[in-house]
Order: sequence, then C-alpha cells, then structure tokens
Amino acid sequence: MGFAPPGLGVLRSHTKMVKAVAVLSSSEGVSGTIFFSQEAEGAPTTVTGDLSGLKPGLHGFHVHALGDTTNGCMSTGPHYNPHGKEHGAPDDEVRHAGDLGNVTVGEDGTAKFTIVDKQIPLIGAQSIIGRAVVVHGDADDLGKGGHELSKSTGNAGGRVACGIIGLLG
Ligand SMILES: [Cu+2]
Ligand SMILES: [Zn+2]
Repeated sequence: MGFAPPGLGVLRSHTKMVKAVAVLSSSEGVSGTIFFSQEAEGAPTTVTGDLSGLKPGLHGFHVHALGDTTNGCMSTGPHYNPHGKEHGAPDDEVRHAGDLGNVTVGEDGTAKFTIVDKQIPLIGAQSIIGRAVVVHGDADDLGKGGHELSKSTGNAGGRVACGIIGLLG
C-alpha cells in the first residue's frame, strides 16, 4: 500500500471505494434511484437500482455518453462507447461499454435489480461519472434482433427516464 500524499483526491486513489448515484425522473411518471459502487481501480462496478412507473416486461438499460439533460433524455447522446464497438449484450465481447442489457419490470410496474459489470468504472480515465443512465420503453434486443437499429441501440424504443451519474459521499 503506497503513501498517499495530502490533497490527492478520491478519484485518483487506487484503494478507496468510490460511489455514485443517479436519480431518475421523467414527465411520464417513471422514477427511480440507481446506486453504483466500485471498490478499487480495475474492480467491477456494482449497480443496484429501484424503478417504478414502468410497463411490465423488459426495458433496455444503458449508460449513455453525456450527462446533458438540457433536452431531456434525448441530449444524453448515444450509448457510452469509448472503444468504438457495436451494440451488444452485457456478456458479449462486442458491446458498448454502456450496454447493461435489460431490467425486468413486474406487474406492479416496479423493478429492483443488481448488476455487476466490468466496463463501467467509476475510477480512472473511462469513468462513467458525469454521464447518464437511461431506461427505455421497450426491450433491448441485445444486437440480435435483425432490426436496422439492433447494432446501434438494440431497438429499445424511446428514452422514458434518465438521470445523471454523480458522486456520492
Ligand atoms: Cu439507452
Ligand atoms: Zn449499446
């Protein structure tokens, strides 16, 4: 364990847990809170979420490139894709870093989930802090639907709720 000089910020630390949160809202009555934590640089990130106000079934769930909501969820840009790959499933070799697949919403319109993923760090040059998390109206086909949008968005439909990923103390 190295000596950390005074003034070294938490984002530059290699040994300290970093946490983040995104509060989701929309004009369509969808809401939710998504927590992120990463124990150390290079470790996987754990995502735990609660959503409500959605139609039952699968909903595409992604990290988008920008934390810009000046035009609602539309201005959050495409899926976060620092490696210039095609859209895919979370467990595919070829995927956008932001591709977290689908969340399952129950008959009551709510979802509660945990995702562990290696491509969405909070620490380091490819940190997702300051970007956005987006929930879609339809299922993400994980790049396999054969639709013209399958390889870019998973054809997951509209962006029904989003929130900016910010540092949590
Ligand atoms: Cu998306
Ligand atoms: Zn994608």
